Amino acid sequence: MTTPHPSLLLADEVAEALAAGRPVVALESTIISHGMPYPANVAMAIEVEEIIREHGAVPATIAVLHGRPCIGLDRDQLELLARDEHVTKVSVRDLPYVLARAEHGATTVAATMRLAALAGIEVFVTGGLGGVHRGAQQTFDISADLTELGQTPVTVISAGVKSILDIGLTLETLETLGVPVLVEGSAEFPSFFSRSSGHAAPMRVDGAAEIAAVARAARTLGLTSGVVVANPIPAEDEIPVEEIGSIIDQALADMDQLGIHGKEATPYLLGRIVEITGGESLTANIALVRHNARLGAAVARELAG
Ligand code: PSU
Ligand code: MN
Repeated sequence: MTTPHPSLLLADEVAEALAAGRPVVALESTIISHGMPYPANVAMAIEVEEIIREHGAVPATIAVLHGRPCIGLDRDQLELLARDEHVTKVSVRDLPYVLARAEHGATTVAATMRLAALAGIEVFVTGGLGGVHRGAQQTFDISADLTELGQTPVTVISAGVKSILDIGLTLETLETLGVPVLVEGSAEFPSFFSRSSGHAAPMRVDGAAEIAAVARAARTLGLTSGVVVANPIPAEDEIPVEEIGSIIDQALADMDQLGIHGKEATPYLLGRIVEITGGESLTANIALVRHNARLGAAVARELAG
């Protein structure tokens, strides 16, 4: 049992569960503030916490509020993150600045992993990971999510990566960083909206017990990297690659036209895809987060049990 870092503000329920060794699942907040429109974002945040509770774990949504890293939020805090336009997108490099200035920040996968690890939380559920952007050979745009996965021992459950990224280069980078990449119940790595990507699963697992066994083996060896679990979107919710592919191409072209880059790139692309699909991508996004929450709670229970 890790003692939570003293600069963290833990919700009572989370602190008690961690102290008792009960299952806890971390959730990120960039997906709320910069990944989905209001009010679907706050509805999703509340629902995902409920799903995790129904499945026997304690949810801990992570964000920075008034410069304090908070582990576990109440409804008003989720609402603030969903609505307030002054909430900064916070990756690891942004943490010190936002803390020093007592600002609000929505944490990305990278920053959420780091804060979860400082709290002693081993399992984290999200929608999609950041990765190597298309054209990174020129732009060097590679998400700090990958760096963090290489150095922080948290098991991250997502639906894979969107093809706004270069999926092949993202998988190569995860291999270089020493990160196990597990795919739940499939021989193919999923591409967020779709069950397929054209890339084989680096490692296949079936069920929460197998995932927990890998995480436990990594912990036993003292590996300092995280574990990626890609949980393919359920077939009934998927948007076929043929359909979403051209929409993503359009969103990328629009982004280039507007000259958007850096930390604004991912939020712009997510918003643009929702616009072009008339909300269909949002429905799929919410469905896959629910699905990931069920798996994450089961993995946390296995690890605690
Ligand atoms: N991909 C999604 N939804 C998201 C994100 C990525 O499908 O909300 C968010 C996550 O918080 C992820 C971040 O950590 O974007 C990556 O941003 P960047 O590429 O700037 O590192
Ligand atoms: Mn980037």
